[in-house]
Amino acid sequence: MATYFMEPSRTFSEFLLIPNLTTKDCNPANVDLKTPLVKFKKGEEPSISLNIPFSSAVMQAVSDNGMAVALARCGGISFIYGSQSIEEEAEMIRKVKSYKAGFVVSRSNLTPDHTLSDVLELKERTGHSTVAITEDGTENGKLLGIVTGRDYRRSRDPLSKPVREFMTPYAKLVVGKTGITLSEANNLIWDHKLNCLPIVDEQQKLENLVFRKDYDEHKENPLELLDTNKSYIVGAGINTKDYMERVPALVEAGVDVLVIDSSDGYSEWQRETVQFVKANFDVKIGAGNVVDREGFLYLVESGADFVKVGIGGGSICITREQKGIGRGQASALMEVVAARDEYFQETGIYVPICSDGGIVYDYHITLALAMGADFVMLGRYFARFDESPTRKLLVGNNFVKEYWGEGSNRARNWQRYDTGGKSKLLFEEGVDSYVPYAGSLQENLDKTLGKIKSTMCNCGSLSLDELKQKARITLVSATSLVEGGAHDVILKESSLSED
Ligand code: RVP
Repeated sequence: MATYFMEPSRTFSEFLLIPNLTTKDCNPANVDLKTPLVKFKKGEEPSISLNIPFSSAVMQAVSDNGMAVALARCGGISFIYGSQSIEEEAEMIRKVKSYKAGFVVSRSNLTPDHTLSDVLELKERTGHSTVAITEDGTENGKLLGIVTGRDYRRSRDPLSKPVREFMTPYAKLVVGKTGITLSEANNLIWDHKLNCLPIVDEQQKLENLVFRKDYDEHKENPLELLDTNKSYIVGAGINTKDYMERVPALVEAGVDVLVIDSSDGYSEWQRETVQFVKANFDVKIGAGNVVDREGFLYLVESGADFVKVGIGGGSICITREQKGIGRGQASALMEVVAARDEYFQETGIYVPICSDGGIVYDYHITLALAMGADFVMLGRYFARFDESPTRKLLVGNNFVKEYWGEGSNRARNWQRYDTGGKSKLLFEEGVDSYVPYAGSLQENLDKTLGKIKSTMCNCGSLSLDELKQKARITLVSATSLVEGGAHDVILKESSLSED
């Protein structure tokens, strides 16, 4: 006979936090959002922690190397999508690991044989005001000079004038050498009153440019998530099919942590994958997704370093409709957290939990954390920003970004949904959609973090651990949900905002 769970499964929207005493030291500036990413023994420190409890989803429309850099800069982590070739995924990891904040690759380059007309055309197209002049016109060619607006006069110089006649030649440039730090570069910029400092290697080949305007931006990120070499920390999604080839390539590229990306993680495939990685590599690996105690314990006993929770709650996900599997995200999380806490009591090993999918309002994140999640994974949230890899389009009068599920025909990520049958998607479990364009990641994240910290202060908590211990959470009725929004007033146009 079937087992019945007669309590309805709940979503975040059905809960609210009840304030605790807010003491005078409890203000948002004192709140620490640091959280463990991988398992650790009682009394020890996890080998990787996040500075904010955010991860971006393992999705084509969300997590590429650009998103990974932007999010690590703010203290979170991206898991680069695995639904691409092994080489492409490894290349994205390499790009993140070799990225140096403030050091940019020169995007506007010409040779000395080009003309003023080429310079003007290039500036028009790229919007860059500094053009590197290299021997072969490439971004890493031998640097021969620089052209900026101060090197020519449009009204006097003929358009056919060769670049070599008006560029600032290498001999007159101040340059930095390979290995220079950002603050050393910044000192040179200030000492010589430069706008841009080229960095060259022993052979005078151009490596990067450092711009004066970028320094402050990079200095302002005290939460940056860095490894011991000062490179950004990055994760990568893998599947349970080609892991024997994919994992070595990702590890070689420098990945910090892996996650098995699957809509249903309670499987022998996942156990084998985790065990293979643990036996052969010194890299952390998360597994999932699960929605109950049994699934959690199975993955933890297989060796998982963290466990992801959630089936069918994603904004683009139609798994519940298509297959009839899943569980309300809050209920799933509460059961798994209880299992995790029990496991910790028994073994002294703390396994972080990631609540994945279904976050609609910022307060859902706070609820997930209060319910015991160590961090959240977000798709829709990050897809809306400049930094997501998808196109920004004008639809009607509004800007939108594209956002599609990994289970949609567009992503063709059959490995994520495979249960051992044919190597193709028989039916879709995700949709292709638009989300409202929301601007830059940092700006939006600052706002969200502000709300989380403020709520934590209402709950008398200065850390996520404290929040978990102290949180008092109430179930709300359908009618009190109505009471929670603006009601019984006629809203002015200007108050109709998304969040
Ligand atoms: P959301 O943040 O609600 O957009 O959800 C993102 C999550 O949805 C992902 O992290 C993943 O677990 C899940 N997902 C991704 N693709 C699909 C699908 O096509 N069904 N679901």
